[in-house]
Amino acid sequence: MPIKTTFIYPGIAGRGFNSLKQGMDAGWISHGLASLSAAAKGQGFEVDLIDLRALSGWDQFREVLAERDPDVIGVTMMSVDYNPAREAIAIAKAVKPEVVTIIGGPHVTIALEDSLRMPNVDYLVTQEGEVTFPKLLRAIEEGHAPPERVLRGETPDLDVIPFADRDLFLDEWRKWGYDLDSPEVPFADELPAPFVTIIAGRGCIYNCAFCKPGEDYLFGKRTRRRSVANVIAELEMLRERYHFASFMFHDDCLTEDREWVTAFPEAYKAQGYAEPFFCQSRADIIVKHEDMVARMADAGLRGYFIGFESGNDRVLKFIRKGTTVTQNHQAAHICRKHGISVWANYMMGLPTETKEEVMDTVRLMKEIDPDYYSPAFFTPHPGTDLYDYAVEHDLSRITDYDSYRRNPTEPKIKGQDYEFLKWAMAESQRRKPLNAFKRWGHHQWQRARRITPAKVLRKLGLAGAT
Ligand code: B12
Repeated sequence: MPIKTTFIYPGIAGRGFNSLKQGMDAGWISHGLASLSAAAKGQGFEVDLIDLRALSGWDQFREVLAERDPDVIGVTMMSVDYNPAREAIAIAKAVKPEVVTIIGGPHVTIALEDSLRMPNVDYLVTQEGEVTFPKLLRAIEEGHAPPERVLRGETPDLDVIPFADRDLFLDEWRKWGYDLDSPEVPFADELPAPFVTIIAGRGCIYNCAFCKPGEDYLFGKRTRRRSVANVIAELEMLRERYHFASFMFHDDCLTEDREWVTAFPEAYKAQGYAEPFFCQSRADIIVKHEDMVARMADAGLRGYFIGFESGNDRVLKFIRKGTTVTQNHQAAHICRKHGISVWANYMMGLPTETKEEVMDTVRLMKEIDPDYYSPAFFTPHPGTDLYDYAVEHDLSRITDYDSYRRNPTEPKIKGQDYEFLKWAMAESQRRKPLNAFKRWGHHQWQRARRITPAKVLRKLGLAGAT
């Protein structure tokens, strides 16, 4: 008997139910689930999705799940998603006791012991799921489900697996009446709708203490990057299907592989693309490879996410960032020179960080004057060296999975003065008056250069005429 699988995306820890499309974290697909969906559909399985962000609450979830009547449910989870994932699985088993429940995702891999304690879970798949998940579905369908509960995901060849199935999300969102002018929610002036996200590889070669070794458990120590040709082929599909006008790479640090970021802009231009895009980079790479910045800017790069993290060298060393304050300044300057917007990621309230050191970060932000501020209260995540440090020194104030969330509202580390940090965070985003004035001019310029001939034609209904 063919089986039917329903995926559940539990991402409501930040903004709750009814939050779809409110901001980037509520308006993006999960590439993990979209990729599993493509793999399962490729093997002939029927799959659909329940995205908790689109629902009004647990009562509605219960109803929808009963209607969908799946044989298997597959749930993804980061650590922050634990509570809604547990609740969804409990309801699924209550609605249909024979449903097979499978969980996977960063938390399952990075905190397996903890995940094993989650009630009502039949299978836990660690690492990547594209090969193992369809195999498990087949075994369940054929009536010889494996006896072991934990399955280690086989590492897929990223150039062979099918492209992420965006329609898993888009079809579901449409059912709930969401307007889909843009497949995903754009988040910066430089990135017009229709906007999509893409991932060119998995893993990261750097060793920052707030992330590693956790992510190595998930993807391995080395980065595996898809071929440029494979990424261009996905862009072709995205152009044809969703007519994207801009996109962003989710890769942790796309620019770590200089060969790749040399070949990609060439191929992108050769294929006739000029659509703007953002990606993640690092201050040291930008400083050492300005030629790379120039090449990427020429092809359409409009913004770098940069983990500046701190304006203090001791703190940068403590978190093993591998960059310096000087590089932070220089990187911002280089971006400005090449017309690249700066999305500044930085943290406050790290273990051992003093108020003076926090003020160094406030000063750094005022000096580099980023286009976008993305501050966070440092949050210790399981599986990372800084998490272990916080536990060993009894510094963690995290009492529930919900506290791993993004919004920087609650105290995370003992000994930090969060009233001061809130003030410092606000102050770090207050531009110097002269910068505020210059910025006004910069935005007018950005807006003007977004009006490309292709867009004018599209507005006039003559798209495709070129
Ligand atoms: C894009 C991204 C985001 C987007 C999320 C978009 C979305 N809707 O998914 C945004 C910017 C919103 C985001 C936010 C956060 N993120 Co984030 N994010 C990422 C990033 C860079 C890429 C995710 C991705 O698509 N990966 C590629 C896919 C293919 O991998 P995957 O999702 O892991 O899925 C594979 C496997 O895990 C497995 N799998 C996954 N689910 C399932 C389910 C089943 C049933 C099975 C069998 C297998 C399986 O198979 C998949 C395919 O191989 C990762 C780092 C990374 N490189 O992965 C961090 C990462 C996932 N984020 C992380 C964190 C910490 C956060 C925040 C909590 C940060 C913060 N403090 O603000 C917030 C939380 C937001 C919230 N929900 O409130 C951590 C998670 C660590 C953890 N222990 O959970 C990661 C790993 C980064 C890191 N190294 O620290 N994030």
